[in-house]
Amino acid sequence: MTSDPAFRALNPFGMIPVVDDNGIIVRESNTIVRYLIDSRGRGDLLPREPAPRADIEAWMDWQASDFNNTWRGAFLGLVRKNPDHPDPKAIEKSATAFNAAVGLIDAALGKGGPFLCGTSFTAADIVIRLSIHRSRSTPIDRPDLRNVARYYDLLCERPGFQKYGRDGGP
Ligand SMILES: N[C@@H](CCC(=O)N[C@@H](CS)C(=O)NCC(=O)O)C(=O)O
Repeated sequence: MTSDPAFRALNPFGMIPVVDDNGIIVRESNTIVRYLIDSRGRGDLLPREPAPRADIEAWMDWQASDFNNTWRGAFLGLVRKNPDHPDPKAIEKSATAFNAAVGLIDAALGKGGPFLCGTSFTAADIVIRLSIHRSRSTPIDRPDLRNVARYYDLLCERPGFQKYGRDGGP
């Protein structure tokens, strides 16, 4: 439980995920992604060159802020059945904003691909794919977005997503 004192000692912010990498404690999802990339020497996923890095990080920051804010009401209300999100109108508003955000991803993929930042798989795909999975596991009406569907299928072929990419679900 995130309220347990032992967990709070690990992360006083009371949120998962938290990584304990041989005593190095790292919190915040996208900071963890950056930490694992740097500590495991996977610069291919987040290069040092300013321009490609900015492109990738813009997707990561957008996912952690604006994009995540869109799904909260629908996901917490409909999937987690969180009593703090009972209002059907607020859930519908969240679903509309969620779909619009996924639509922005579809438009970006339509200009290139097959990955979000071009021909290589990057950290942007790690975090955005999780949000797309979340949109698909939320029982809301969704527009038929062909670029996103193709992208999602492509990413689902990766062993890492097959093993860890289901947002805690089956
Ligand atoms: N900004 C944090 C948010 C993490 C977050 O919202 N975690 C939720 C679960 S998805 C949580 O720990 N909620 C408290 C709980 O489950 O007890 C991050 O990106 O890591």
